[in-house]
Amino acid sequence: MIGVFDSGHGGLTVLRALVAAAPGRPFVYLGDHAAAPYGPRSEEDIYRLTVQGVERLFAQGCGLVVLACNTAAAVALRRMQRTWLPHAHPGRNVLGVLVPMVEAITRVPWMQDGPAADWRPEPRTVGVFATPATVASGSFPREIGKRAPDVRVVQQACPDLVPLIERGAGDAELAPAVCGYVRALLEQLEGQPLDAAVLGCTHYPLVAHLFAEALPPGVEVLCQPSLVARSLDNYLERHPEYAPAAGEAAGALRFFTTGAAEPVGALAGRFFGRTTPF
Ligand code: DGN
Repeated sequence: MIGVFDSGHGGLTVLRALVAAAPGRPFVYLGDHAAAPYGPRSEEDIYRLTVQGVERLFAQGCGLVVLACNTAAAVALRRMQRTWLPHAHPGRNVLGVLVPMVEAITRVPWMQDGPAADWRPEPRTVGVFATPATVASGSFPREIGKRAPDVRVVQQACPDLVPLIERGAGDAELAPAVCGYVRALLEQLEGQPLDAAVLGCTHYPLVAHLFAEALPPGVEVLCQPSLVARSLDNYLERHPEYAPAAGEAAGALRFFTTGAAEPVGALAGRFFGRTTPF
């Protein structure tokens, strides 16, 4: 069984793609709705809450957990992998959602379609849109810089988007906010063209069309869910020890929340694409 952790609803956009890519694979989802949103929280808080969430998923029998939340992955994942996981849970692992983005940017083969001659060239300039905590962590520029040191990365925090999306704002209200953030990011580039835009928050796939409209033509919009699904498939091929055991029910999906099940379930369909029993 594979665990998927998020601070709230957003990770359901990632889970949806994971299920579509491998319909028989069993997943357990945990949303920390009682503590959401993580975006404005301190680093220490985010670390503590993420460890707690992962512990709960391990207790459900997961050998592998995907931190679907960018804020949790950006702030807590490295520290968890270095200081907690190896001695607290040897043999289990936690993956994030930043590395799949880096894999897409650096054009690793499993992220590409068609023959290599048709692959887009690596971007020279990448813009990252994310929550304030993700931007402040500097994790996207750091992770991209490790594997693609020549790529220029600029970041833009979008503090209004998660609250607007969660309260069901329509495109008429969201579009000006997205346009404002895109404009602010382009200003940082001072005329240098933008090649690719990273939507570095679980909620932004729901407004990907607005980013595509607001960005200059030709900018590649990198949306996490399908990239995380491809990356996970590749990881499981290389690490069959984390593939679900034969006895685990094919296609089983279970949903948990630290919050109140009823309101959480009511909003979940918007992120997961269908009714979700919390
Ligand atoms: N899931 C968070 C993320 O991807 O950054 C967004 C929600 C939040 O906690 N701010």
